[in-house]
Amino acid sequence: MPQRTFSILKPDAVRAGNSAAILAEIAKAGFKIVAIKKQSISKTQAEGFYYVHKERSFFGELTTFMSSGPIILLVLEKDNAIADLRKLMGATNPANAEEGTIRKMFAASISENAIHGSDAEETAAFEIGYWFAGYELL
Ligand code: FUP
Repeated sequence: MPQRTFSILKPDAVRAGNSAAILAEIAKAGFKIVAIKKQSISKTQAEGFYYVHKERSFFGELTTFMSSGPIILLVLEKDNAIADLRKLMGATNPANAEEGTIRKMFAASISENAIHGSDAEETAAFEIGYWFAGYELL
């Protein structure tokens, strides 16, 4: 059964001009793009998206970074999409990411790490609904 996941190409990746190369890796891995949009988000929108991390020490830095420039919001679909995207992304800290992963290729640091991907079915459902209306999911 195809599964949907949610992804963000973060401000560092977009600023560096890496969006198309990262989208090519995602396509090469067999994901279908269900929805895609580029936009700048507010600090408040970033805080709502990352509310699970609100008690963490890096919450302020994370939400300032995520609202620092345009991002690309994606809904992706394939069999096993959630786990397969996490594998393609690589470890949160690019220093620990495996060769061939997006973070190994395109991320500079743990806080500016190029890409987000949902970590479970529940979070994918919340994250897709947070950024996309039903009519945008084709
Ligand atoms: P991941 O699911 O791999 O994106 O990682 P987490 O959910 O643990 O963290 C979410 C985001 O918080 C990371 F992508 C970057 C940021 N973060 C930091 O800035 N510092 C940390 O020590 C951990 C995470």
